[in-house]
Amino acid sequence: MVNYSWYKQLQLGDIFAKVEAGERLTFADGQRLFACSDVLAVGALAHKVRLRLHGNRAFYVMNQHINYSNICVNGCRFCAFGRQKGDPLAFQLTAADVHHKMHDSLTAPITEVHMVGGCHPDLPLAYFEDLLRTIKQVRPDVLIKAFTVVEIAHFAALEGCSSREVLRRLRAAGLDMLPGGGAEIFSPRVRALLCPAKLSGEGWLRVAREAHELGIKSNATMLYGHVESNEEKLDHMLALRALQDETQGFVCFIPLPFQPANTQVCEVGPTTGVEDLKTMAVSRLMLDNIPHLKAYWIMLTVKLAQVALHFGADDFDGTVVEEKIGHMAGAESEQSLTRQELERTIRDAGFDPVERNCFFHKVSNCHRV
Ligand code: V47
Repeated sequence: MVNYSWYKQLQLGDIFAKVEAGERLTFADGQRLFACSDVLAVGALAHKVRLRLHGNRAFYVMNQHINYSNICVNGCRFCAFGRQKGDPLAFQLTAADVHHKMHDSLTAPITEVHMVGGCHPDLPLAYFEDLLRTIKQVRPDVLIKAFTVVEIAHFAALEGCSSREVLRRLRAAGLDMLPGGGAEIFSPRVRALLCPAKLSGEGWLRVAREAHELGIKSNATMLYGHVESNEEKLDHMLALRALQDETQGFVCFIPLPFQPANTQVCEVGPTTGVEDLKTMAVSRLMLDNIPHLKAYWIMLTVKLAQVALHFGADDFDGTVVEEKIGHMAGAESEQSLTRQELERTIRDAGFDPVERNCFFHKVSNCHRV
């Protein structure tokens, strides 16, 4: 039972009152929520907000992931997916390969293709335009959520043009939205330790802002459970919240628990269930202006993602079909889920499953197969 006396006992009575009144929480409030040892109390507050925003609905998407290449110049220490050019495990799909992939799943009832890769040293922008056109040619009905803002900035540097120009050209070729990857933790301290060659946090926010100003929506992630502090997580959330106040361009926030296997930081982690649920709940409470919060079952496991629907999350992501980034780093989840499995998991948690597209528009029953 969510009542004031429970929170008063935990010395969170003022935070409870703020959440009741729909008031914005501060950095210091976030610190106290992270420090609270009663994860159920923090979760119940987040659930209150989640119910206010979305009622009993929990969303999922029929989607397919495509990784066009794992070749990457960044060499992030937390990543088990990226490879240097010439590595025996490096791969790079051609537009014809992507055409075959899409053709093989021609009758799959997907509404979204999620396509990302690494920061490849020499692929020209025309290659990416070609991939987008190929997908739209085979599946004009499908929305393409592709290329993190890190990739966008990298394409611009290689092409010798601005990231705005890259975004304009990719949109003209069929890009509908940007996924939220590459944000990691914005803290320069953490980036210096884990991903010194990658676009800075400031750079990530700059390109996200540019996309939003051009009318391109995006998601945002936060990779946690490695060397970051609670304060660095909160700084990350508040930077996103400030940008969202200006642009309203973020659709969904996705906390990603670090998967340590086969990475250069395998001595830390994995995260605990309580850490995952508390991070989900604090995200819901701090990010009062980002409408959706994803429990990404690939990284959380299906079982914990299901429980996370009671800790602030309203989205379960989707069918996925072929996932590499989490599984190469030891994620123990399945490779894909069916619509029936997604709906059963959501219903069993006590929610009504709603199929959505990448913009969280409801997919009407007549389009469902
Ligand atoms: O950018 C890399 C992260 C991201 C590891 O926008 C790792 O709808 C955990 O961004 N352990 C890719 N995480 C995934 C991603 C995503 C996934 C699903 C939906 C959406 C969306 C976005 O995974 C990377 C990086 O931040 N990552 N290595 C790892 N070892």
